[in-house]
Amino acid sequence: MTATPDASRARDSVSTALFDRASKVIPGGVNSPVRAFGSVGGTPRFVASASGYTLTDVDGNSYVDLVCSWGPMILGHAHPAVVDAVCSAATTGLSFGAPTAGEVELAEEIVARIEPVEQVRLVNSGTEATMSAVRLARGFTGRTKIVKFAGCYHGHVDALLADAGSGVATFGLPTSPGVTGAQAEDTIVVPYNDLEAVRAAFAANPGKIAAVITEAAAGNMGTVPPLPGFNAGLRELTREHGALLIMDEVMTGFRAGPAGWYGIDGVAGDLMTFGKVMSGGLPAAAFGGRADVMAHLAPAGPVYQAGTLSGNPVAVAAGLASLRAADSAAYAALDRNATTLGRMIGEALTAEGVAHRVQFAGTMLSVFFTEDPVTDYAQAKAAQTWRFPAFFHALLDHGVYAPPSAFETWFVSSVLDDDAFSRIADALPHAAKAAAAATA
Ligand code: HOZ
Repeated sequence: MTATPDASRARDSVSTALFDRASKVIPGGVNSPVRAFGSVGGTPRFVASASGYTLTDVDGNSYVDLVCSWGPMILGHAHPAVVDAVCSAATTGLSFGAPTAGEVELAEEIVARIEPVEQVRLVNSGTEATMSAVRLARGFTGRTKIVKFAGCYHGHVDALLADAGSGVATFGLPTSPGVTGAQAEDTIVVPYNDLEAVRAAFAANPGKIAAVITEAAAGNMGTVPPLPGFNAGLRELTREHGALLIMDEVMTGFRAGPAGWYGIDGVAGDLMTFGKVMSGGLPAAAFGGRADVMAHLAPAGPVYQAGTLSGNPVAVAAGLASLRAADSAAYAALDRNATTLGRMIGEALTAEGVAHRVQFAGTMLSVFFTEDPVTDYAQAKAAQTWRFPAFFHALLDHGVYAPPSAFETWFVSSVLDDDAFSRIADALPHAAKAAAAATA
């Protein structure tokens, strides 16, 4: 059922009732903060179903989905091959706590796509992947400190929440209560895209830095790609100082292209983290890298890491089906769709005289309300983010579901078609007008 633009504004009574109920039994009414609409206001839409590029909420409104479950759904929702694989896996058992052939196939698929990754360990979420990679880096090097970049988000790992992007940026938090002084002390935060700051961190902490962790292309402060030479510079510096480089490809992996961001800039981490697309939309993620580093993981080595549901057969089936269906045509469509969407957003805002930058990292994109390029978190925060709520709500009211935060990336699917783009084209002028009329 497709909501007419003006009708959709009024139709949120079922979502509102559910949000009220949810808020009594779930903190903030949601299971992950950004989806609460906290920074844009209003009631989060409770989703009833999704198919292709369409999300349908419990009030019967339908939206062109530009969030795609925050990245995984590159082929659109409920892709038949993925659904079939999940159903068929489910009929043969939901969880065994013992190895399966599917895990080997998924590991082989990842290793085949990303040449420097020699071994992978499957986990349940991106957070687990980065947490485990950091522990492994510390165990391997015998060092304690980690360098991370302001505005980069690596899941809700204690040591990595300082100055983080995503929900931490959305809610304007410097870090989180509950992170101990010791955990924070071992984290060195430096500005993104600033190699000099990384150099200085190494100089100030000789022999102490276990790893530098970076999003392969930042997507959690809005979309901020690495400047030319930045990732390569991190590669050189970490090598020079005997530290590991952890490339977080949870967002970019298998989305930017078959080999993720690595396929674009060719810079490999000693360890790399993956999630989202390789999960097919179910809870699965992975970390992997150099065999000599991965050999330090239990049971092969002493660094402990485990999980009852790791390599879950249904999640593995979804991930494998998703990767196998993501062929070169799908990646070409993703690329085309991201470019078209970015151009349309830019044209609509230009028509209303709203200062903006649409930034891309492969097929990821977001819009900043500023004239200047955004290369780090300070610049992302300095943009006119107060225009975003009006922009977002006008899109929502006109049937387009964008991320409910100025600090999140927009994700397209390969199945956006002429009808989807015509709905986006109808919505954008309203959104651009609303952004123009917004006040700080
Ligand atoms: N941290 C996710 C985006 N970067 C949002 C997850 C969610 O709310 O579902």
